[in-house]
Amino acid sequence: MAELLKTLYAYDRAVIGYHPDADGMASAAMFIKVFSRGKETGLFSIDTPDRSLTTRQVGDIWTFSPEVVVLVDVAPRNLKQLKELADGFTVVVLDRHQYKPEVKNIVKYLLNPHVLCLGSSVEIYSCSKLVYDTLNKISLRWLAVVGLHGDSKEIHWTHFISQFSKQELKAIAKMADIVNLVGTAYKIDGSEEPSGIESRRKELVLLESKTQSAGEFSKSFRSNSLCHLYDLLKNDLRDAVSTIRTNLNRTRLRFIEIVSKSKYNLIDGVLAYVSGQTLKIDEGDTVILYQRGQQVVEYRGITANRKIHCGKLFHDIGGGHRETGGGASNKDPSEIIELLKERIDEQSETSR
Ligand SMILES: [Mn+2]
Repeated sequence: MAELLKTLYAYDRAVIGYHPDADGMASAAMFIKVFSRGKETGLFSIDTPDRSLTTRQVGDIWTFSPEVVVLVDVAPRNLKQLKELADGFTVVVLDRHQYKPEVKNIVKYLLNPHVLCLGSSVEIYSCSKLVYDTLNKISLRWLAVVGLHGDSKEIHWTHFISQFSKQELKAIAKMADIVNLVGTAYKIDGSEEPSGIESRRKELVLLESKTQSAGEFSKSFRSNSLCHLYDLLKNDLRDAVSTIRTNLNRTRLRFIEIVSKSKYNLIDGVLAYVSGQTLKIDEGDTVILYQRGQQVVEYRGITANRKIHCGKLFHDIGGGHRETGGGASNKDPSEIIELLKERIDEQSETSR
């Protein structure tokens, strides 16, 4: 750990690759606050299904030629690409997700609750909490809580968040919502340039890194041009949530299509609502959300049924954990829905 911190303080040029949700962006912002004063830092968002960088991003990284590449809130699954990066630069991975065992041998530093053997607490971590514990700076605590909120993990950390007032926690929850929605957004019809999406995310991370509290962040955000996008997304989300509410009163298993009038991907934003406190699903229930895109249909599942393992439902089109999972497919949704129904039936019968 001491050696890692020494490496980080010593670099002049670094790249941070981050998952562009509240947790990943808060984690990236913490790094910038601590290590990037007067240094050059490249920011690259990573949201491909296998958490690899795009060819274009890899090219940009080689051009930028950093000493260190830090990956936060991403469990890289493209080992070939990771190896190429590790051959050129010092690669540091800080993440809470289950990782491929090979990763440990490829990268110089891997910090992960699964590696640190934190036992049963691996599930309650956000990446931001891990970064906070690593950097050990009290002034970053609020950003750690933003990440915990974004991943709906704050409920496990009552003592950790107890120093914040009710009002501060409200502001933190609001900030997590903003960053989650705007950070992960892209047009599902593919009408946006990747560079446009990247610069929007970069702006968010930098805004986080420049502010000292969630209240200050929200205030600056209100006068930012990105605020308009948040309002659009929030409206679409409200519609989607009310659709889900109506559906929740019907059967135990639902397939719900998410529609965005403004044509942005909403499914992860909606999932955060369903897995958080806003729209708790009942014991025994399983909900499968899907949203049509230009080329693929995205699926997300969430369950409160002990017999169902969501990740396994999506094994050939994605993956995940027991309670939530997801994937994407270019097949017709009716075909995938049939397949998922069969798998849910199988799991309900065979397990326990
Ligand atoms: Mn994330």
